[in-house]
Amino acid sequence: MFNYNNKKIVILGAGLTGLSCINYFISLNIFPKLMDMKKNINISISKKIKCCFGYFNKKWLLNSDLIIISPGISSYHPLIIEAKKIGIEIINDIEIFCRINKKPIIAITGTNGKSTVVSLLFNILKSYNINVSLGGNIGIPVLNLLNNNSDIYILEISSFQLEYIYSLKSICSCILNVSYDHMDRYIYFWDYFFYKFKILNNSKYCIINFNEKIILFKNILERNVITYGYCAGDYYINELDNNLYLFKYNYNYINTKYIYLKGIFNYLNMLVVICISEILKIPENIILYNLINFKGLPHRFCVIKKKNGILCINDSKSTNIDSTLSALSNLSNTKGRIWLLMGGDNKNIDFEKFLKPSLLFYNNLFICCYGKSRDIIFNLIPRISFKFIFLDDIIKYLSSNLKFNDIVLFSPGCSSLDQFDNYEQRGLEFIRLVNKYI
Ligand code: UMA
Repeated sequence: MFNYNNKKIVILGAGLTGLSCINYFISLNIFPKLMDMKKNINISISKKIKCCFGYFNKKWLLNSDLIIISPGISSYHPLIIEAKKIGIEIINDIEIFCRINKKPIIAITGTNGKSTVVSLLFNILKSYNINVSLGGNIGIPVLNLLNNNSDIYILEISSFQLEYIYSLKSICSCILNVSYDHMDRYIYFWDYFFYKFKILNNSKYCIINFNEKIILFKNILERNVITYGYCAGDYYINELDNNLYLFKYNYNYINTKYIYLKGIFNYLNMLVVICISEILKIPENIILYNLINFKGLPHRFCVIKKKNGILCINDSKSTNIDSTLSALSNLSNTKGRIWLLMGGDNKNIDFEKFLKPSLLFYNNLFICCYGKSRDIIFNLIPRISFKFIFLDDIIKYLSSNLKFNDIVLFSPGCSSLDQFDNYEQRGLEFIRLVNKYI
């Protein structure tokens, strides 16, 4: 049993994670210090918690015994490096959760698709009357789940969170995919990759994607490994009589024409969901009912308007180029022009190398870019690109230039933080602008 009494604890970050940690420690009658680099923090907490807002207090930090770090704070922050050098223990909220939790955990990570997989799994378990809780990177800090007394926990875990988790034991874990993202936080792609890999440690079943680099490491996993993929793996997608089917080993599970959500990317996610549900012994009819009827999550490739032959799609959740390319691939057979709206903070990803070659395949594509990375995006293929500062400049421009059969795809491929609070706010703004001008 971990004992936090008599430890000098500092919590870094006063966002969702930091506050969930504060509440947890207060419930133990422990009063850590709280710091945040933002000056104007609007929270009401116990007067017994000493706060430092506007900067990280070096003395507090380096004199502590335990640092609880929020995922948004980089491990390359000079004070974090210094704290590590002098041997101060650094963990996060999920590590605290794992140290006390006795119930089974399903842990999912990946660059894209995590929230879809955990949400669909959550629906399936709920509809089989299992007392289940869902949390983590999806937006609910795990320590807030403790009072639910659930029989099983589904956790969406980001690479930032995996950096400081050591005690995670799960019944199933899965790395959906690893593509270039967060290169402003990691020096090398392989750092990002190996943080994701950590999720498989101490997992009874490791579910891995046959079409991803991770498959190269299959043999070092000494536990039950189940694979899935496109035309390969234990669970796979295959084409028969011009239809796509999901297979479980050689058993034909479902024709994808019955599934509401479309796209290979979604079908791959569904294979993971089928696999985990079967490990949990959920009856097939419950799984199928949920697969067929799942309408997806807000801001993920949602058609928000269909008018005068013009289709507007909100994919604001796209914060990296792989998700933009997945969205585009769903439109590869369309007749009209595709107006791809991209922009935001590109997190140091090399768009020239990883995005441009795929964009060149589309001959009906026009790119409208805005925000911090507009020059980088514009310079990829200037002859088909238009540059703006704000999203509303783009929508106003499009309102008088769209034709029958045109598609407007808002799939920014970048983080929203240069102009918005988060991808949800960005998506809502897109919907508002479309409804006003198009
Ligand atoms: N802060 C500093 N110094 C820094 C960085 C941040 O003081 O250098 C402070 C900020 O001023 C802020 C606080 O830390 O007040 C916020 O911390 P945070 O960014 O870690 O945000 P939380 O509110 O705790 O939310 C975090 C996750 N955020 C990030 O990973 C950036 C949320 O994921 C997650 O839902 C939440 O914990 C609950 O677990 C969001 C996310 O963008 C959705 N995730 C990334 C992604 O999905 O790509 C990884």
